[in-house]
Amino acid sequence: MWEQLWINARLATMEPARTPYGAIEDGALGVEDGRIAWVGPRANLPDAPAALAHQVRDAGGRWITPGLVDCHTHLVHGGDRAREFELRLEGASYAEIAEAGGGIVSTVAATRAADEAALLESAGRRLDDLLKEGVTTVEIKSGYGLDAETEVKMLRVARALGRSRAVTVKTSFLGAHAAPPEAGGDRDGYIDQVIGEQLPGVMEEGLADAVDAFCEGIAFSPDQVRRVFDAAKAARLPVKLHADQLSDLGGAALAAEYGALSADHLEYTSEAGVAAMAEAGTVAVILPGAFYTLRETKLPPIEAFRAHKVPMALASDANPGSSPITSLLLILNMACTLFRLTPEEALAGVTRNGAAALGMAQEAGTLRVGKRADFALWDIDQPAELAYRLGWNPCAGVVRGGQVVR
Ligand code: DI6
Ligand code: FE
Repeated sequence: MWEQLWINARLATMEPARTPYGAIEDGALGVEDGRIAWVGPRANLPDAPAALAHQVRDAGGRWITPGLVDCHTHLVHGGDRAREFELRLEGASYAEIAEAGGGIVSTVAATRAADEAALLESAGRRLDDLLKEGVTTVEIKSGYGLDAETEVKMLRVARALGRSRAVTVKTSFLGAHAAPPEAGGDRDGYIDQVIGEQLPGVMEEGLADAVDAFCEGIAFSPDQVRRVFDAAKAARLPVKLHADQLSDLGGAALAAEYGALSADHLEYTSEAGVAAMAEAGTVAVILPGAFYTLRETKLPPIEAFRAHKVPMALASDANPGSSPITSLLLILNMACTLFRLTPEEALAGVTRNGAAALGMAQEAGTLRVGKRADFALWDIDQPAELAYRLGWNPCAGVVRGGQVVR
């Protein structure tokens, strides 16, 4: 007997090569030991529901999707940048703000000054916004500490968020996000510190599931990123990369060369970069929130991703500077409106492909037997509504590891 059997559900399984959305009208979903034990049309159930499970639950004809995956966030940080938003609207440039001590450096100062309890509280509020919309897996990066102590502090808070809430947290160590002011412009010297001090401290406490870096003119060169990736490889951690966001430094191809789980942003990625990602199986993480906030005009090469069959994931990039957004449903809409993704591609981006971007393709992201029983129930008539409407949350329930958590 299964623990649970959900009936009277319309399933968007998001399994590829079936119907649109992998949909099963009048579906049923069995749960055992926190995992999906059966999924299919109700008519194919081997017996009467009450004979199959201890608990039969009626989904009331609602749609059920896999639990949403936000595979790229900077949720843990001190302070905010609302004043900077005002200054930009008054005409100040990003560079002028940075020179006046604003920008990423101001978030680093606020994050260093905050204790773990304060960071847990502020990041928890942001995380709760995501969870209300059906998120069951979230990635959280460090990268606003830029010293060993604060990078460790951020990742401890990320881990603590996973213990305090019904969500699976994957962490990425992003010491190579920017050079801190005390580096005095010596980025190579700072990378020495990332590799020699920060990463070992993070490893000692088992705080990182992956290593990320920002490859950009205003951040780190491809050669500097290579040094970080070589250290990650030695530590047996998978890598990800903030690549080609503001210019094409060949970040996508660099990520692919290291077999990265994902390359993220990618507005300026060339076709050769896309082809390299396809070859390596690297997921493209598209971040329309940053594109929108920065009023970027260069579109990521969506057609090339399609042509080369590079899986596209979508994420919030939740951060105080370039994407102060904690709604994955809003991101679905932005991806469709700004990047012309189909609603089905968008939903795959926050389920199946988001899981793949975290190395969790076998564990999450679709409704398939053997995966974790992480799913969300929605008061909608068709899945496209998730991307279509703005400012509207139809999430009617969340199940994580077989437990009803919302
Ligand atoms: N790309 C971004 O857009 C953010 N980080 C990154 O690597 C910006 C972060 C910030 O402005 O605080
Ligand atoms: Fe980011």
